[in-house]
Amino acid sequence: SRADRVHEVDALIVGAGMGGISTLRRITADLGLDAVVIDKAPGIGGTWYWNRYPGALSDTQSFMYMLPFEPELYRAQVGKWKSRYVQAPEIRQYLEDAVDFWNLRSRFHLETEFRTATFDESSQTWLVETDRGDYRARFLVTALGLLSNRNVPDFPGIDTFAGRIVHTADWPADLVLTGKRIGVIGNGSTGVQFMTEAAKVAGQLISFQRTPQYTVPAGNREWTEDELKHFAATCEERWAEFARVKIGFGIDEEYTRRTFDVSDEEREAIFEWAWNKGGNYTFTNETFCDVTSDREANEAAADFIRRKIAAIVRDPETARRLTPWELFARRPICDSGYYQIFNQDNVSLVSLRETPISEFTPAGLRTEDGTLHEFDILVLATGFDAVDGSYRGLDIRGRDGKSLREHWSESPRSHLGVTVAGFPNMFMVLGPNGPFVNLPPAIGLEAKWISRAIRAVRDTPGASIELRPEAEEQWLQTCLGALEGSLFLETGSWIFGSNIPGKRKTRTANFYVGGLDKYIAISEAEAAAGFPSYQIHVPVAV
Ligand code: FAD
Ligand code: NA7
Repeated sequence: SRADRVHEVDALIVGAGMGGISTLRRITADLGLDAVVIDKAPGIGGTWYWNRYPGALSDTQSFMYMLPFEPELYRAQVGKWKSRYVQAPEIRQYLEDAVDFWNLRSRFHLETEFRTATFDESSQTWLVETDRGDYRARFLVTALGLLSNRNVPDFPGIDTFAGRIVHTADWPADLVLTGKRIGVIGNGSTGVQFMTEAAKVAGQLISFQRTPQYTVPAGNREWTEDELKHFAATCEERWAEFARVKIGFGIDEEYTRRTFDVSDEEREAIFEWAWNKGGNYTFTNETFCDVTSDREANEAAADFIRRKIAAIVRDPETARRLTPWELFARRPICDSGYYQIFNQDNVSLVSLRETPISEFTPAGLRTEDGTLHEFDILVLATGFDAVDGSYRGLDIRGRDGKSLREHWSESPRSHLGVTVAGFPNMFMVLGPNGPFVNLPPAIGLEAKWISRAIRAVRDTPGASIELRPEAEEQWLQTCLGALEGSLFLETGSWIFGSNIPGKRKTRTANFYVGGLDKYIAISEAEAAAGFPSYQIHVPVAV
């Protein structure tokens, strides 16, 4: 059986999501490597395998939530996604189809959990331990995802709750919501999507909300046949455009218009236009150029959404609790009728700011005002220990036994989100300090870049490519520098690791927010110059 032997491959990829699939495609097609993908999940798809909660939907428009730089696959797929956004099962199917399209299915070893990886100096290879046996690989690629390690907060007395507890990112297939009393903790992107859908069938739905969020309509609709034809005909142009845009979500990013350049009436009309068109990044990036960088511009956008809440939600007390006061500067979210559900008799809202949870009981939870809130099912839409959180619990040791966990104990660091100093021939997809953009472009670019870096050493047996420490430090400074002046720094969220109590000792970056254009320029220059930020070790002939 697999467990009894060491499986020898050129490359081992961990993670069967979009990142692992994309890297497998590149290194088999471009380099002809023998590669295997392992994943602890029983199926392919990563995020879209795990997140099966009702309402799970991309907030990237469908024609931009596909692997870039693959015209044949793109044209085979784009007509199948008839709506502006894609549902989780459709994305999972797309990723399954991509694997078959490239005839790669036999390379997936599922239900295999990665535990440790050790760089073996004598053979210049990685030794990887899993719960299903060991692997030896010259190249190690960790595509663990940035939103894949679930955050399950420790609530007092939660073990006494007699009903069912589910996290949205580990959604059981058999769960029936119809007629049930459902308590939901969490109202980020996931909680908002879930509650909007669950409110249609729940007997009773209680939202336990800690921080109110700004959300705008998604504006989901069917594409016209002409639009679908246009997407298919123009994909190469859009991929070329990545080098000129900031976020790569397929919206108009040319806006230089500032919020206070226009009259009050015009400003209101522009926000109203964006609200009706729908889309989170339409609202933040297709209205004015300064919404996420200028405090007063941000307040103007926030104020517009607050007035929408007041107009939609009939009960003034509920409307007050739903109304955010923070800057409008978390990852923007969008919905399919979220504020409206609070007008339904079966939906209510508890503010955990005003009445925190005191304890769970068998029947539900009690808040500090003494009220017992009863429900049958508790849904945790509490998000993820994001980015470097995906590496928590893993023991990865590079040159001279250097521990990745220790290397990252102050703050995670990398070059371009892809490599770490001291970890030769190891590459991450969507690792810390990668670009903060629409993720398929980031994944496609990183997979291509990894393939080029491997090519630099592939034909020299025993050779390795290793990031220089000074380049890692420099990239961290670049990421911190790019954050300067960003309003995002002032709100707490997974973007900075501040959603996990005690996670960060120092202010760090987690992402490069300088834009897709600059990210491409920098990473292209590095590869074109023959990887000057890297040391290429060539074994001495004996
Ligand atoms: P993932 O898809 O997370 O895959 C990582 C895989 O690694 C998982 O299957 C996991 O099981 C596996 N793994 C992790 N650790 C181990 C281990 N120790 N051993 C074995 N296997 C392991 N991004 C967008 O750009 N647009 C969107 O609209 C969007 N919507 C989202 C909606 C939701 C609900 C969520 C959760 C995320 C969304 N994202 C979105 C982000 C999404 O995660 C990325 O777009 C993309 O799917 C990441 O792909 P990945 O392969 O890098 O990671
Ligand atoms: P998020 O955006 O991290 O949201 C998590 C939510 O859970 C948020 O409302 C949190 O409140 C809430 N939360 C977390 N811990 C607690 C505790 N202990 N008590 C009460 N409430 C809590 O995760 P999502 O899954 O919604 O979205 C993640 C990304 O996936 C999203 O950006 C998209 O890219 C897709 P808080 O705001 O911290 O007060």
